[in-house]
Amino acid sequence: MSVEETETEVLLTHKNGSTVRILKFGANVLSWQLADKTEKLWLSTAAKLDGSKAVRGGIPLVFPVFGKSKDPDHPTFPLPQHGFARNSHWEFLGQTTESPLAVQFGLGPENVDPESLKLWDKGQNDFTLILTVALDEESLKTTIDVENTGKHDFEFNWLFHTYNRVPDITDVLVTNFTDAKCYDQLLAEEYSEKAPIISFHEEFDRIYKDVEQHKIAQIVDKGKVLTEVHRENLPDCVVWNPWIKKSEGMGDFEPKSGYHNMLCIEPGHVGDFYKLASGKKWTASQELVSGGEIKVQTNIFS
Ligand code: TA6
Repeated sequence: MSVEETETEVLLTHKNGSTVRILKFGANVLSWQLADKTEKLWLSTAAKLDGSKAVRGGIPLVFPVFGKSKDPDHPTFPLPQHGFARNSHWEFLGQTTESPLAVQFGLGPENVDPESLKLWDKGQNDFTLILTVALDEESLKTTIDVENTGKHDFEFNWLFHTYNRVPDITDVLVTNFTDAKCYDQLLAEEYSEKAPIISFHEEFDRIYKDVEQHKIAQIVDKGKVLTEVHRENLPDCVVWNPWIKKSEGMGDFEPKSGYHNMLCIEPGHVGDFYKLASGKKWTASQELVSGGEIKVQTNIFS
């Protein structure tokens, strides 16, 4: 087990040989490799890792807003898409536990570009974000603690914008969003997901809302579970693949064929804004578990 820190990154090595690479900028997990060196996350070969822009791939952190608020009077409206957490230099706070092998990163207003900070509630909010990254034998857990350390109540979105790696998206199925309320970003329509499993043959961009916590999204490839996505206190989950045209439109999305090898499954609190009173804390996590058995969870018993 080891934790190695360089100027820009932190590398975790588990005793079974699995590794996690985290960029301090954005506290962005760049890579999670199993003991056999299987890479579980997708990272664009054109991803900027120099702090000049948000990282295209791995696990970007979305706070205090997902997308852009549609309400011009909302305190987050002036912020750029997906907020400032992924565009800020987080502080490495060190190792917390040996097993799982865990480290923490922190972000406060002092770490955020003042111009960006001013765009949120006129810069009046005071907060502490602590991200914990925990690597175990076959799993990677990311936990976020948000504390309102200011005098003003504030509301926010949180989302782990996780880019999972897949061998070929056209062979992939995703389970357990059946009957979930869904906002389709492409159709700008809300409906309930009727498909027992989801497959991909074009651009896909849906926000599944209020998905019961026990529902585990499984990324299945050629009949085998690649990765399970477990959520704690994150009721929503975005599923996104940009497909051909959108990939071509993103300068930092390379190779252009990369849409074949990635699928974003993004646990978050994005269906509405979470209200955090002054002095209060909020905690949530995603746990990515490699492998598993296909388990179809429907609502027939509820
Ligand atoms: O999470 C899905 C999404 O909101 C898509 O609509 C697309 O915009 C994607 O995020 C990437 O956003 P970004 O700001 O990273 O280019």
